[in-house]
Amino acid sequence: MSQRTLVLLKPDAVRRGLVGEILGRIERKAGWTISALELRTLDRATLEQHYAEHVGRPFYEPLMDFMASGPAVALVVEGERVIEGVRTMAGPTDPIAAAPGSIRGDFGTIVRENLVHASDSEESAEREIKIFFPTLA
Ligand code: YYY
Ligand code: MG
Repeated sequence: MSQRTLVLLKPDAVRRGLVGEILGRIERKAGWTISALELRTLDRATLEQHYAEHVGRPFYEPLMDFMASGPAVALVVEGERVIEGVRTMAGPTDPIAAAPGSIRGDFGTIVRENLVHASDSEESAEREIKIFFPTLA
């Protein structure tokens, strides 16, 4: 089942020089391809759309500030079961609970600075791809 998903390498990943490491893991997964990729500092309007489900949560404002704190890398990845696959690769939200071998488990300690975002369903993926790559068919 070929799918596509929206992945963000968050500002901590870019600041720490982990872009190549993380992209390499995605690239090496059999049959997955990166079909869009851009480095950009995310603005408030984009982040409000992206994190609409979390408005009002206590972590929302600090999360928005963090996500706008420096350049991030946005990409679309296509391939076999890629939505679940990138979520598995990322590991759970809390990097301390994430298993070694996962991106968050290998590189993170702080929930907010957990290195990557990955769409959590087909509906989220289509919604999020439109936010970051509106010209992509
Ligand atoms: O999908 P995922 O990124 O794993 O977690 P979400 O529950 O959607 O939360 C989005 C984002 O918010 C999370 O990656 C870090 C941040 N966050 C936080 O800073 N503190 C929390 N208690 C929960 C989430
Ligand atoms: Mg989420």
